[in-house]
Amino acid sequence: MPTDLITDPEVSLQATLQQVKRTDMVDVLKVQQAIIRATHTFMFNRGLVQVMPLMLSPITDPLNHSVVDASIAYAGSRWSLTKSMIFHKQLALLNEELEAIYIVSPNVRLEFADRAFTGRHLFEFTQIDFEFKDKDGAYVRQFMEDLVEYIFCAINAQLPQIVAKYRPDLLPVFGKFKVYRTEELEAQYGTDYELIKSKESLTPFWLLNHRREFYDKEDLNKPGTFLNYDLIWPEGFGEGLSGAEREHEYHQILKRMEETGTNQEVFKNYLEVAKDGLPVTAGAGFGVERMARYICRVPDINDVTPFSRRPGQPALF
Ligand code: ASN
Repeated sequence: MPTDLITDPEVSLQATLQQVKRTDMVDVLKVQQAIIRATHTFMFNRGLVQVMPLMLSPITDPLNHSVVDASIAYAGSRWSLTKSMIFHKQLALLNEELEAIYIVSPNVRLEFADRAFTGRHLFEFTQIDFEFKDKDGAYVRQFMEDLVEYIFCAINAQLPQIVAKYRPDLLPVFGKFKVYRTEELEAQYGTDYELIKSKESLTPFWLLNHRREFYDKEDLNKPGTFLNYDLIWPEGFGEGLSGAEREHEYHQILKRMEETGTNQEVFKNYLEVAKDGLPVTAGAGFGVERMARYICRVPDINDVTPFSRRPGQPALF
């Protein structure tokens, strides 16, 4: 199972080179490449326009958990390494000619060492982020279900021998994913509901309503709940995507910033734009390494990369 891993944290040159030279990793790298290749085709066919990633910005995702600060002083201001391009997705859609965009986006999240052996955290990873104008969560979830089916069919067709090593019946077509709400699962399973339900499940499912960052839209029909969604991979592999309908109204953004303790000074230019109106958008981002890990049933995500990026641990290269 992907949790409860025990690995030697000592970093030697020999161990580092052993990881680089692992021949069994090449299967996963090929699967990862096929994921990205199929995604580009799918996005192109559906009319989403690709925006290039940024690695430095005066604002980035505050996340809903703390990580080590990764910012530098440059050109008279503070620049943060990208934790996600959520705000750039909203801002890019101010362009009247753009309806939907996607980004193959490297993220740096300097997680603390308590996440070193979860099996699903790297302090540097890539997510494919996408966002639509004037669409809702149901639309985004259907889009992702279609994308997963497209990717899995492409991988079955392009890499059948590789997939069969890890999934003898090849990758399934799931159809509609089941949908659960966090409050229901928590009542049933307790605080560890996400992992327990993931371990119990054989098919991916949606988990709605997480208490999260200020930019995830509050459901005003049910105040205190949120119009967001995570895709949870089954077999214990856990979260593989997060997304939401977005707060776009100035007063609501301010209210949510206060509730989440967000520093408004940092976001003053974003708030200035919001005052005049942000576009109505919804979107999500899925972890590329996490999808490859699920497909190839790799217990530890650090084995999906030739170069170790284990939270809180040193690496030589
Ligand atoms: N990509 C996510 C989203 O679109 C945000 C994140 O990665 N924290 O909601």
